[in-house]
Amino acid sequence: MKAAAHLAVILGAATLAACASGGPRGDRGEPLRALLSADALVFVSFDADGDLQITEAELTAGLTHEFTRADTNGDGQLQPIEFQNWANTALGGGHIGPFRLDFDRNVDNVITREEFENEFRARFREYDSDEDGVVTRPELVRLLGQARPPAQPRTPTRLD
Ligand SMILES: [Ca+2]
Ligand SMILES: [Ca+2]
Ligand SMILES: [Ca+2]
Repeated sequence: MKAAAHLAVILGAATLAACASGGPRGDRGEPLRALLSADALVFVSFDADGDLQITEAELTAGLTHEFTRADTNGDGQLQPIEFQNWANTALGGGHIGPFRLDFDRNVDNVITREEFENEFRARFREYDSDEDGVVTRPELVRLLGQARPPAQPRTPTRLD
């Protein structure tokens, strides 16, 4: 069975389980957990002191490091090819979000440093469910089918 078809079967089963029990369940009846966005991988990598929490300072330092990594020609913005190359490595392939247009809010084909930071900071705030400014590992894990609405409105510059 092809991987895509297999995934469709799994998702179909998960949907049925969600209807029956209020949330998708695995073989042993435990709630299914999944990485719903690759932004969590990036945030985890920001944990410089290894205490399993990402602080505001670690977020700031991590964003600088990550933008510099992505901006290979050093012109201060991410061209589409730079974003794609970065997504292939930092986001584990770019098959799940965040996607280029999540960052490029004015759709001018480049991602400025400000757009890069705005999107990641908004996502950081969404993960920070207790709003203490620190994102812990449990805050990065979400149950399938139980995506939480943002704790606060997204940045007003959002164009969608
Ligand atoms: Ca930390
Ligand atoms: Ca660039
Ligand atoms: Ca928190």
